[in-house]
Amino acid sequence: MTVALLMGSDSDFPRLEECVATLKEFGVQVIARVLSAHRTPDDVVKFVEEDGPQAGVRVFLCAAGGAAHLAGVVAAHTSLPVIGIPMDNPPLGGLDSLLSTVQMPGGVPVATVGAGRGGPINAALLAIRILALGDDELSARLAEFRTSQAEKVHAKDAALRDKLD
Ligand code: RP5
Repeated sequence: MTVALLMGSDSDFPRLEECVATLKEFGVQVIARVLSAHRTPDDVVKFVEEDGPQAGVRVFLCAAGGAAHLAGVVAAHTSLPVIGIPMDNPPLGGLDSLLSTVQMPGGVPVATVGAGRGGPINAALLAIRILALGDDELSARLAEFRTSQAEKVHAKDAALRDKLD
């Protein structure tokens, strides 16, 4: 199972490390590339149409900031699922990236996660959920993840109540 994580610039990568870590935690192989819809448009198309499918990519994650067209361009060149990750760059804080990623024309779907810290993690988890549709082991790991996440919240809830009692 392979997921491609494309980013418009290496300046995006520090905010994508949790995305990579989450995918790896679930045993999903990640191909990470810096590919820009504006600066290297031909390379984007080559990866999406040739190199990615040859490497077994099943889902594209596309992170970009500002005039964030990467996910849309990728979706225009593939029938595989595309998940857009809007980067929360200055000066507009990610609203620009969010709107330019999510507001796709009908017929070219991009599943867009939120701008900010939760986005990259949710992009990884959404890709894992898609892959888990055809993979019982991954599906079981997702169920364990959800249980463990709930247990952590229960522990925090108990700690807060102890503190305030
Ligand atoms: C976007 O432009 C990239 O995804 C990045 O978020 C933003 C700025 O890129 P750099 O100028 O830091 O390379 O395409």
